[in-house]
Amino acid sequence: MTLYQPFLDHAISYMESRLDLMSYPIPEGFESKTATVGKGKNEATVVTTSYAFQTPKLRQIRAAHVQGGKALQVLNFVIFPQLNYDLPFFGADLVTLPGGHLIALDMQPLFRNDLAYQAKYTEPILPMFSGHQEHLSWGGDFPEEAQQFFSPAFLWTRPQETSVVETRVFAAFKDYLQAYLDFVEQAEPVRDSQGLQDIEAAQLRYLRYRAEKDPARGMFKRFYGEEWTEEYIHGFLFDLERKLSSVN
Ligand code: DBV
Repeated sequence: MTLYQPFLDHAISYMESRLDLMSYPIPEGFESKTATVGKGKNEATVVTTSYAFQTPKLRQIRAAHVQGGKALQVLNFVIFPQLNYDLPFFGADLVTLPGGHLIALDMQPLFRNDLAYQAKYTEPILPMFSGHQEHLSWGGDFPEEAQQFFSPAFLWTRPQETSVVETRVFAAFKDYLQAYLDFVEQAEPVRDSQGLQDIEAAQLRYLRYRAEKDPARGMFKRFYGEEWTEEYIHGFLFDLERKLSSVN
């Protein structure tokens, strides 16, 4: 069992228990991708597996699970709400590299500086955030231009010990997902055209940033080549622009 498999298993079974999960199409060739890296006794296999679902309120729920041995494990799990809900994004980037663990967990806001939005989607989870942050200290600098996409409840940490990932980080992951599905359950559709326009603009801003700055791009290119990587990023991981242009 690899490090993030229990996170993925929990997420899927918990979502199944609370949502009407339907499958979401994964483009051909992206469900699972394998590469052999390194030479001789350093040879290793890196497998990237993709998962995707949708519900009436959630446009795309998707996960990318990279498994390449003890020193290379990644679970990137993001939920993109439908464009007629003001829900934040659920964003989890759980990364283990030879240098250590890097954990980013948040409900990423559509409108970072809107106080009413913060009152609705950040304040209710601040006690939960503080409870976890006590055990998971701040992970230090991260790209300044990314700050606008994170909420004040951004859990960002670089645990030294794998056991901390298995216990504290796993507990935080479960709590954030539970709180997120509580928000989803309560969410009512937005109907006014200005509100809808603002949501679409905010989703596109977020999506373009993530597609353009994807910190995994270098890794994926090394394993699977440039063409596969760009198609994976724009055609699956961050696909909103493609989906919008195909219906309009
Ligand atoms: N990150 C992704 C996807 C990944 C992924 C789709 C499927 O968005 C993995 C894989 N993240 C990944 C890897 C690294 C990071 C780092 C492999 C390490 C890159 C490296 O060191 O070579 C949160 N992820 C990071 C970092 C941050 C995040 C802040 C450190 C980047 C840095 O220091 O430059 N989550 C990530 C992020 C946003 C987010 C940037 C922006 C909105 O939601």
